[in-house]
Amino acid sequence: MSAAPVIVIGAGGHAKVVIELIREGGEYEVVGVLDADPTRREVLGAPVVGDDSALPGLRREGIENAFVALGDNRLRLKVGRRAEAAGFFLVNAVSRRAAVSPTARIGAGVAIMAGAVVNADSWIEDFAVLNTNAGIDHDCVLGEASHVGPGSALAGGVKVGRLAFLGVGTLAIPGVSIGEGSVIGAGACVTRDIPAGVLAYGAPAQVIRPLDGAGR
Ligand code: JB3
Repeated sequence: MSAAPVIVIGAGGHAKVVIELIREGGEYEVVGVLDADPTRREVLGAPVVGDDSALPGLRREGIENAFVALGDNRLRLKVGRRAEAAGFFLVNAVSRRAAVSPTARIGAGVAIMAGAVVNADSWIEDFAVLNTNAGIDHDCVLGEASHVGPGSALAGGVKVGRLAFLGVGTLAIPGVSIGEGSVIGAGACVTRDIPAGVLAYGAPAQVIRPLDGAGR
């Protein structure tokens, strides 16, 4: 059966990894990329065919699948919901070199990179990213459009709030929760609950300051 066409939204570094995952999977063919930068012409040989305003026309041309490959969580969620509203099905990009439990629940528009591990009864919501060599153990929840950075390790029952960002090498002990929109700095070790909307880092992770409405 021939691969179904898919549009990748975003032409940056994250998109490069996603495009390779999609190609590795073989189920979809990247027929075009959309990017806000009009100077972009191609990414890994895939043509940049316009910006997001091209979505309705591409859907009218019969393309049904899209993937949002934008690393910024808020932007990925906004653009993802826009693509859904334009009638696209948001496919997942899951590496063949990832290990995903059969009892895990995976939403739409999810990226699971090479070496990632998703253990029993975990739940990864729409537009979440589980990056390279990151592991989440049993009963974890990755909220909508959250990001778990490369090499992170979440023990059992860790809850990551929607839009939260966990930097590279984040560790989290069993059962802790990380609040909506919070940013956990690289190498942090989360040993107690982190409230929503804050920057935290260190081992053990300490709340450094609140974030503004844009998550900065
Ligand atoms: O750390 C890792 C492993 N990956 C990072 C990832 C999670 O986030 C990566 O290193 C980057 O920090 C980031 O990846 P991303 O989002 O690809 O970043 P960047 O390389 O800056 O590319 C962002 C692209 O999005 C640029 O080409 C922008 O022009 C484009 N862009 C910005 N806004 C947009 C929009 N494209 C579309 N289609 N729509 C927009 O609204």
